[in-house]
Amino acid sequence: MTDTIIALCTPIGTGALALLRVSGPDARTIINKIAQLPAKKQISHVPSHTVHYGSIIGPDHTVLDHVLFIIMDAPRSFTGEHTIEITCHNNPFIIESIINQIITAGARLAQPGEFSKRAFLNKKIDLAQAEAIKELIHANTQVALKKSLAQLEGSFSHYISLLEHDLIRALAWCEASFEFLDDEAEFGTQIKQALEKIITQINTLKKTFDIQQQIRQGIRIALVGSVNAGKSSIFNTLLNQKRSIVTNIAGTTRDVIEAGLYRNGNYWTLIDTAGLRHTDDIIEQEGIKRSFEEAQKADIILLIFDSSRQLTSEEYEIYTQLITRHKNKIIIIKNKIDLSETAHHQLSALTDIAFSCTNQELNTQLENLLEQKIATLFADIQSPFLLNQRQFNLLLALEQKLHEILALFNNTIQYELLSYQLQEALQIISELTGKSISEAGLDMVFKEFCVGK
Ligand SMILES: Nc1nc2c(ncn2[C@@H]2O[C@H](COP(=O)(O)OP(=O)(O)OP(=O)(O)O)[C@@H](O)[C@H]2O)c(=O)[nH]1
Ligand SMILES: [Mg+2]
Repeated sequence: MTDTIIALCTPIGTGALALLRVSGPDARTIINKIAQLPAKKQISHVPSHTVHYGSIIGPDHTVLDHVLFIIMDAPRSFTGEHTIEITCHNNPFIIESIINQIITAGARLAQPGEFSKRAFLNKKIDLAQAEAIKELIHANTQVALKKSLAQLEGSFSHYISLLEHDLIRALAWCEASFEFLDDEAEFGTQIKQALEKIITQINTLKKTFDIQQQIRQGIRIALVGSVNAGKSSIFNTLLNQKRSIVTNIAGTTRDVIEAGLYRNGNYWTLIDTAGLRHTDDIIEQEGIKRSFEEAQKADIILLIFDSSRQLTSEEYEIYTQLITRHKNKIIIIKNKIDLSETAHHQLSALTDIAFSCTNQELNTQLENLLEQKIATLFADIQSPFLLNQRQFNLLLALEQKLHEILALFNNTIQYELLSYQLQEALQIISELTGKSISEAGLDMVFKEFCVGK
């Protein structure tokens, strides 16, 4: 970490201002070469943790932009290194020319996640916290945001350190049994109990791993049903825009159409699908196959039927199949109630909501129903943390190791072997927090970050 790095931290093209970050031992010297401050002040001499208005000077002594310099000397910065942040105007030409100037003055472009990596190597954050930063940036629901913020503040690291503490205590009992032979059996029981407790905790975390995708990515809501049932109309109503084509021709929607919106702290992806019916048209068949796949993948299915006509026996079979297969995630919508309802509709008794695209009040009711369903979904997710694949794999490895250790208790315990195995389990835990992780492992973690983070 002897070189000084630079990157743009804000996305290009949105908003009035952009933020550039320069971090490394030569941050001040480098910026001093290209900055001009009023009253002959020098970046190299201003006090740390101050903000200065000034200009960036380009080749030929031209002013590239008027900017603010934020000076943060080591170790009181995000990376723990000397850092200067520059707020300039958000124009791609300005940004490019400033970056070029800073590189000419001696910095190099940062790699993805390099600022966070430096913060980790300088012990400003641990690995779980660094990983939480990535989650934080990409959080698509309020729940994900809250959990990643808590993890950034160290909730996951704290949890792991408690597991580590229990293991270290088990190791201490194990080592003590070398000295106090009379108490060996008692120590053995204690160790066994400690390990079983850790396994229970790992299992709780493991159970929720799969459904965590919902917390992360938001909710997938698929609109499914017969041709002409009004799927695209409801899709457009929920979106409040005419995104999907609506006509009275059966089979209008041929492919899957996705659109997203934020509502009450969650990101909803609405998925309009092709109507389900028997057809010889190859394109339509492919569309229908995709509809079933979307139903499978979705967190919630809006199963829509047209109340103004009966279902054919073939359609009825498809509906009942979907209902049995996805019982818990289906909302059954009886659509077109503004038209006269056919008598004894097959699905009337199962209806969750009677609907009409012409009625704004019913739209609000449908949205409320969706929100209730989502709330139940989230209530089922008790996970205290958002785990990533790396952390999940390490937890699996730890669990397996603990089971291997417990198996040692089936025979006369050899405490030397037990001690060795416990140390291996501790090694896995320290990979979780990053206390001992290989360079290659670190690169894997940080390469998923964006440049500028
Ligand atoms: N009266 C009435 N007509 C509706 C309602 N919802 C949809 N329609 C009409 O029903 C027809 C089909 O609507 P779409 O939204 O295209 O139906 P779809 O389920 O997407 O149909 P496909 O894409 O062909 O599978 C259109 O003529 C709509 O205007 C409703 O609530 N009331
Ligand atoms: Mg449609």
